[in-house]
Amino acid sequence: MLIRKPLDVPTSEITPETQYHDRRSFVSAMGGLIGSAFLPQITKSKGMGANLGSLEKSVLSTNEATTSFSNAARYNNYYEFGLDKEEPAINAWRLKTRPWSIKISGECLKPQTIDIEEFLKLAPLEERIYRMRCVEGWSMVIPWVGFPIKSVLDRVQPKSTARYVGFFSKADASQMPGLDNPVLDWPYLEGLRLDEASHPLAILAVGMYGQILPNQNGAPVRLIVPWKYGFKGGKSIVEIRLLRDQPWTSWAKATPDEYGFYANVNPSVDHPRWSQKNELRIGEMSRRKTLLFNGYVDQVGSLYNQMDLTKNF
Ligand SMILES: Nc1nc2c(c(=O)[nH]1)N[C@H]1C(S)=C(S)[C@@H](COP(=O)(O)O)O[C@H]1N2
Ligand SMILES: [Mo]
Repeated sequence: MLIRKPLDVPTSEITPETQYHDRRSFVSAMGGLIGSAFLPQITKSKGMGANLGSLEKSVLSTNEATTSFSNAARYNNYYEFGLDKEEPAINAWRLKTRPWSIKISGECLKPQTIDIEEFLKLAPLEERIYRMRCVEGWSMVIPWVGFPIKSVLDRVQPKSTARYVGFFSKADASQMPGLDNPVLDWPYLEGLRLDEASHPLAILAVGMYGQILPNQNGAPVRLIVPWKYGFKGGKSIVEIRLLRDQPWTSWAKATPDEYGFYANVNPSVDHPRWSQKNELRIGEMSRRKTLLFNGYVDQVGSLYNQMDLTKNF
């Protein structure tokens, strides 16, 4: 994510657009790969290598080439662990992912708190290879492992008053150095309309590349909504709350004219400071065209039939 204007943050701590473009040309100069020479080794992330066993590959998967694991695990946005793309992979070993539980609360008949070990068995895990598009203009193809959010919703039975779902990330300053930085209103909060959250493409991911999630990618469980910009995918979720009203999600609250609640990938709605018409797929040489709803228009288009996507960006 890029900050329009640093509020209380020294400019030096922010990756500005210009630096981003410099980095991008450097990435292209490297032959499209993020060179391992200037990136940290992931030595301390817990959980690396823990295999999730044999997995069904979902028919909802794309068959496009996947991004390398090291790019997916070393080029991250996770502001709780630093603003630079390389920082989460260095710092996220501090995150304790056990014990962990997920509270499901709010407008539902059966609110409950589920221990992570039980949560992992809520529904069959399957592989979902998704295109992911960050609002900053880069994209990846990642084989996630998880299950539809709907499995969780069915278990708690939303009331008829529930129209939105909020996803709260962990916020613990003793583990997350980035919380000292008031760039966002912590905890990181993302949200969906209930019908969006119930869509079969919207998943809770617990792994990627057949292994449990590296901490920097949002262990032990994170949200993935492949037709929306990457910032919708809150990491390290501790609470899922059924809501009557649209929540003030973190980025929409920080800069409402730049980051809307819907955040659907849309090449014809530009960001106020840059075009959204194309993207750099990490690992490729030239930019490709960005597709409406990130290419998932056939599956999710009907969710937005009545909406003005320019206003509801
Ligand atoms: N809690 C939390 N979740 C977050 C973020 C964050 O800073 N904090 N960054 C978001 C952004 S901007 C993106 S693009 C994706 C990146 O996910 P990845 O690092 O697994 O590719 O995570 C999203 N989820
Ligand atoms: Mo992002």
